[in-house]
Amino acid sequence: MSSNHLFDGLLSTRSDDQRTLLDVPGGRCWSYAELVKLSGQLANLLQLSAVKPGDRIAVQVHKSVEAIALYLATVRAGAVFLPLNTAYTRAEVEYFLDDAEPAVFVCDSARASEFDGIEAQLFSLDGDGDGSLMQAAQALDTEFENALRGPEDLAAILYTSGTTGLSKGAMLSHDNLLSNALTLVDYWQFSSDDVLLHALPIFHTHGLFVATNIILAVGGSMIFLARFDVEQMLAQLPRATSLMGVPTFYTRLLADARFNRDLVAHMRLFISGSAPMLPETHVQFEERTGQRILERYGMTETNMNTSNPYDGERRIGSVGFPLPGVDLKITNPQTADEVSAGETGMIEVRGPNVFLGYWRKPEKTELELRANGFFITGDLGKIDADGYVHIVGREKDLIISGGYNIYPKQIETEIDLLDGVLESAVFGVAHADLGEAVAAAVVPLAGAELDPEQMVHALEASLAKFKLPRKIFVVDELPRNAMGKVQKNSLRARYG
Ligand code: MLC
Ligand code: AMP
Repeated sequence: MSSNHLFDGLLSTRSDDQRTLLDVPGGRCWSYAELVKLSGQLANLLQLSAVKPGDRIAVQVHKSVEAIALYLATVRAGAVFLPLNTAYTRAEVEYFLDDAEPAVFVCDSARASEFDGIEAQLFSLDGDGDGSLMQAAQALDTEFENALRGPEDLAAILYTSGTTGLSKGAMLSHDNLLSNALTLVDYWQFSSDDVLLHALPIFHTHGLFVATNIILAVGGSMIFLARFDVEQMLAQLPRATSLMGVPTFYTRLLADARFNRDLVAHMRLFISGSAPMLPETHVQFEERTGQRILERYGMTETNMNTSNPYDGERRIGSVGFPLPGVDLKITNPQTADEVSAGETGMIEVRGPNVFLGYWRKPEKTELELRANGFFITGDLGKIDADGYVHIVGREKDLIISGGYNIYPKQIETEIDLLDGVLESAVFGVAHADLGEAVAAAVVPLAGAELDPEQMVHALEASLAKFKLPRKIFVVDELPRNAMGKVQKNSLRARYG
């Protein structure tokens, strides 16, 4: 019998395991036993801070071993982990704090003064592990009796923006996370011999749940890089067996001639996801290395939905088959009926991976999560004659830049607040490095003069840097259809 579903499923047998879990280049190796102890100390600290099961622990910190321990501590204390992108501005974070009402907020000490006076108890944690969090935890017991948590209990909330510009917290249960990790371990044939080169951020599904949970579940290890950096990747690849990345990782590696067949001949598996990979990147990768990248498809609300096979054909341009236990169908977005074989429509998914709903937003949940359990992904796709799923577009108005999701509405709202602006439309344009980049078309108020550079500067106060438009076009009017809806396709065609 499990007492804490996720922790037991990932780590119950590893409290005394001296093998390496995290290998930090330039730092040291951390064993499973050490991480479990560290998480015990931090769980004791959470308990001392009056954190109760179900309370949220919001975390905006640089990637570190201690941050992983804090994730595990939160799970052990029965609380709900709420990681936030380090690029979010104070204004953006304030929204999450108001909405989620966390009991504890942990941020970098350089930014702690921005959050003086918040309701939550404030701790600091820096990329090197310094800060008030570890100081307070240091002297505490490493043993901790885990809070009882069942499969349906909340383990994490991850915010995703929406087409309305309002971020929604996707509620993920213990079993959403555990079941998906165990499925992927099998599907991708991970073993305790695996050494995953980890260069993703740990505030999103990809780096935190797909990468980290899989390795924890299987007892493998990770070479833990603070961020993606080509030099570091080239230095560490010879020691790794597997890599997970967004397409930008692969295009940047391919741009370096030192990334060649010899360097990666020993590698077992390269996985890509979070954004579409161009067929030419697949082809170039295969030409250069003799290996084919395994592409899979997932999202914050559902973890991983589909994957190309480990053995068998990894089909370029496809995201593979529904994972075991995942039902996937293609429907007509207007009628919700299933379309005929091979036709394009809305991708809907159901399974143990699908989230519980949006935090405190039952009306949004109702719009996207059907009563029969199918989640309406907002992605348009089709299933080919051999059963491979292909994503052919998005119905949701979304830009994916370097694997980060950017919802135009939030940026349009901020641009429209600027002096001299009548209205704006934000859209994605093709970008060689990031896949897509943010562009904006802005209509000035009659007689107003707009300076794009000053506008971007003004937006820095409210928007994370990765959301800032890389190009602003000042236009007389926005292209609209007969219904009055702005035609972003025509903006993309004109300015792309
Ligand atoms: C950084 N910048 C970006 C950006 N990343 N701009 C647009 N899009 C991005 N993704 C900006 C910075 O603000 C900075 O601006 C400049 O670009 C250079 O910053 P950097 O820090 O040097 O960038 P770099 O480290 O090279 O980051 C690029 C990257 C990174 C692609 C390596 O963004 C990354 O690791 N992306 C992965 C995202 C991810 O994990 N997604 C998974 C989501 S989960 P300035 O002005 O200061 O120069 C999900 C579900 C699923 O989608 O299926 O997996
Ligand atoms: P997020 O909600 O941030 O987790 O992003 C999820 C979205 O990323 C999905 O809805 C897709 O639009 C996109 N995505 C993820 N993986 C892929 C992929 N392999 N190919 C194309 N799009 C993808």
